[in-house]
Amino acid sequence: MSLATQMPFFSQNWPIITLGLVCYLSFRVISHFFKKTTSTDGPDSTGDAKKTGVYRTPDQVAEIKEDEDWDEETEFPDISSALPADLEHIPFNFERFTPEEMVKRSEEFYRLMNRRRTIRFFSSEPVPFKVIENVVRAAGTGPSGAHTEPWTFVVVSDQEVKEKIRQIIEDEEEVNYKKRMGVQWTTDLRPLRTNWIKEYLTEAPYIILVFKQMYGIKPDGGKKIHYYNEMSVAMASGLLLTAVHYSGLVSLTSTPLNCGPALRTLLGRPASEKLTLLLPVGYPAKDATVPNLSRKPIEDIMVHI
Ligand code: IYR
Repeated sequence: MSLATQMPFFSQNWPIITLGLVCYLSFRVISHFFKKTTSTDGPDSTGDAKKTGVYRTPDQVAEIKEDEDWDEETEFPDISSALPADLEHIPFNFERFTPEEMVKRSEEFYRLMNRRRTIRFFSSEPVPFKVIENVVRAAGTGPSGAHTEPWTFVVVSDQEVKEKIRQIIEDEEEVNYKKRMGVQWTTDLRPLRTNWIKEYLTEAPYIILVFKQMYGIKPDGGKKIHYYNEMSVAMASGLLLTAVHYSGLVSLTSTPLNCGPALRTLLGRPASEKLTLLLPVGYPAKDATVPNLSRKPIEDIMVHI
């Protein structure tokens, strides 16, 4: 008896079965490749990390199902922590206020922050460099994944470099506004009166460019994982805006689309860094205007359970 007569199902359905197998394998290959090219939260996104357990980014950990067969006990004798293994823990110096003082301070701080506005018209009047240094220091106090401090703040005051930055951004933004962003986006922006011409890039005395370091380099040359680098840099950027405002200057939060690689190259930053925020900083122009916006009331932004 032949195999075909022994197994009538396979002999009759082999084209379907083969097609199904090819589809399944193609799907696995494509999804593996997609994961490889889209994961940016750590140095090793090839999937080897998951296999070996040596490097695991938060994304990879989230992917590992509880029932998956992975060996926690595996030993890696040559693994060392990025921070010193014997890092000292010291008493925390806490300044305590009375409840009344806390309410007063929080109200004052809210009122101060509520006066922050995004400004698109800058004066070229110089501002003390010390202020810029201090606001960057304040940004650098932000929390970061495993205290990796995955940020670089590039401060530009050189007029020629500012002109080059403006050229790169205006060239790209013209295409963004005219072609890439689409009708809905440009319509949503119309009330804010933004466009691709950005005089503030050459008017403001300083431009601070915030780069996220997707990974670092250990003293031994190995890659250092920057856990949650995106979130860490976002929080540091919030502190930067706050510090600029508290110091008495204004800024414009901007994220120029498609300009990251050209600006990174212009500023001599390594490929491990990605531009996340570009912030002109200075005094507002005398005749600066702002859109008359209001902010959502507390009932709309807070849920108390
Ligand atoms: N990056 C462009 C467009 C832009 C996008 C958003 I979302 C804004 O809130 C404002 C502008 C620009 O800077 O003009």
